[in-house]
Amino acid sequence: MRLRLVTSNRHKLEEYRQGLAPLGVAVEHLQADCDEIQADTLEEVVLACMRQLRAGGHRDFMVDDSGLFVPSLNGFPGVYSAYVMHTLGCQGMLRLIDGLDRKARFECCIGVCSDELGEFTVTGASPGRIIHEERGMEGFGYDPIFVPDGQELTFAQMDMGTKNAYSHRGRAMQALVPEMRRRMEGRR
Ligand code: ITT
Repeated sequence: MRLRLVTSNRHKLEEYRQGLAPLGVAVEHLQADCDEIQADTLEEVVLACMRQLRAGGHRDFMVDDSGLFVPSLNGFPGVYSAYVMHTLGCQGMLRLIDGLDRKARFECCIGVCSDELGEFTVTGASPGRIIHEERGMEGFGYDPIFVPDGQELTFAQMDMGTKNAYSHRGRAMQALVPEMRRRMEGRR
């Protein structure tokens, strides 16, 4: 099986390549643009992006929208995670959460649009906490300040395979492959 990922984020592409290769799915990069709409949920953002890409004539692709949700900030930055990372960075996030409950959750929504498999979304989540300082050099975004439940290392201190084992994206990939198989079998 083969999937083409639309993303501007090379780290995501690598995480998909590494996460899906053992499951028999090869991931290629599809260079295409979609404007991220303002919406309340990751799934709405993904569905709007898929509509735009289809309207632009694209077929057979996958998109990923992810974010960090902090309950003590009423779910912020959530769907605004890219903007907050761009404007405030990890240090700004640490300032925002100072004195508040540090529980947080990464979420990922994957959307697939395929002539063969139809159109669908799957999700994955990684509950954890935001620590008090940045640790580690791997990964991207909020990885240096996020520790998933049951672990001591941040995502930025893990190699990609370990991050995929605990991450929102890795879990969404685990849901993606059975859904693809189910749909392929349904066509036979
Ligand atoms: P796309 O082109 O695929 O949209 P992006 O980097 O803008 O790439 P998202 O909109 O899905 O990706 O993600 C929003 C932000 O959430 C992203 O910029 C990161 O700061 C953060 N984020 C998402 N996934 C993450 C992860 O696995 N680790 C750390 N931060 C992550």
